[in-house]
Amino acid sequence: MNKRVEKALNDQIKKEASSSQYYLSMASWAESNGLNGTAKFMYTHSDEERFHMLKLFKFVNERGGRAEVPKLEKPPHEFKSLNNVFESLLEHEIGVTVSINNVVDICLQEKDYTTHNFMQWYVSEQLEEEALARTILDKLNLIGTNAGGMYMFDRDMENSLIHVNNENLDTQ
Ligand code: OFO
Repeated sequence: MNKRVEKALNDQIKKEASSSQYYLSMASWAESNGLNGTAKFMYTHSDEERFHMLKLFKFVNERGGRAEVPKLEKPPHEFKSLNNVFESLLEHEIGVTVSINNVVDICLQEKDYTTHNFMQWYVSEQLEEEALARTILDKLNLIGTNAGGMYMFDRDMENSLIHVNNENLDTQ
């Protein structure tokens, strides 16, 4: 595997692993603040990010590279509010999108069209994740500080819109 592409993919493995830790921290905050629906959403989202990490991990090894288990920073532990949680999530996902686009760009520069093709799954996934975070933030902004609305919001998150796709680790 092209060394520059291998390095970019290993950097992305670290980002996906960090995302998983970050959402786990958000789950913990929500659960300890009585927001069980939001906590469930975040646990699921954390699993989804681990799946993103594993999919890259397997791809690197299958293509003759060497996937590395990254050292991770401790994610933020405190959040000011539910809005703050989802604003942080959206901001984080926008950063991940930039990073995915950077991997795609390196693939083109190195003429690695197989990895470029593989990365298109991540490009679509980022579109979905950003759209979902924006929809949730719009809902929260409509609710404002209304306690009843907040209760309903958390209950809706229980049957959340996110779907974990971790049944298939195929890298093809
Ligand atoms: Fe892996 O999509 Fe979010 O970070």
